[in-house]
Amino acid sequence: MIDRRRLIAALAVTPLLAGHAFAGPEPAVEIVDAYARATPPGAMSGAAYATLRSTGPADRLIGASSPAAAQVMIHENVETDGVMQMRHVPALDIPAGGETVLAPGGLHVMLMGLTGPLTEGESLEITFSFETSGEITATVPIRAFAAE
Ligand SMILES: [Cu+2]
Repeated sequence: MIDRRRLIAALAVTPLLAGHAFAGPEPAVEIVDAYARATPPGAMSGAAYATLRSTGPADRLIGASSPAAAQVMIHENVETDGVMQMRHVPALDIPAGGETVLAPGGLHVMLMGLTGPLTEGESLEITFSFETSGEITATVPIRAFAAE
């Protein structure tokens, strides 16, 4: 019988074999349930969400990029004096054997300077950079704005 956790870990490692050298523990981060929200025509920015899960040691998200946007940042919604604002989060910890969830109302991937509208039913690629696991690219489906 195949050990599912081992299989997932192996799949997560595969992109690193393409020219990425690293030292230290085996990377074991996977990106699950990723999706972006469709944007109205002319929108300059959009948001994406995902669960970052470690099947091994702790890791840290230190950056992201996408061909669909000029700049990609991790943001957090914070309420200050009753006003909801977005704060840039330079690094995001993923606990050993645990997960960090980016979801509406909290942490999100901010796509700034969109090269075009995010259209429901299409997808975009987002590359996440981790301190230990290196770069992992996820294909992110685009859902209707109301989709949670
Ligand atoms: Cu934001």
